[in-house]
Amino acid sequence: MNRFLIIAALLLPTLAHAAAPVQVVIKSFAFGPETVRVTAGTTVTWVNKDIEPHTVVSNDKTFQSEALDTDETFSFTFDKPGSYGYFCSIHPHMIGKVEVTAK
Ligand SMILES: [Cu+2]
Repeated sequence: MNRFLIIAALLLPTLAHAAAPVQVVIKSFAFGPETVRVTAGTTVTWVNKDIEPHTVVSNDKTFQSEALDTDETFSFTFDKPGSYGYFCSIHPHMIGKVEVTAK
């Protein structure tokens, strides 16, 4: 077994305990699902599937993406429990929410 495999074998149990990443799809001027519930430590990734640019901006500016073109993504890891409402700053009627519970 080479050194890389040994390191991989040591890391795998750690990865198994990490929260699975969650994806939100931006499509037809909406975030889907509009509300996601995750445990602390989870990374949420937004991907824009529209031909229009969109952003992902939290109401309290905890996170803020650049304008995302088609197929571009933005990720944020939620370490603290809470309710994070967000919107698209280009189309403010587009809203979503991430509910983060303790691990
Ligand atoms: Cu938008």
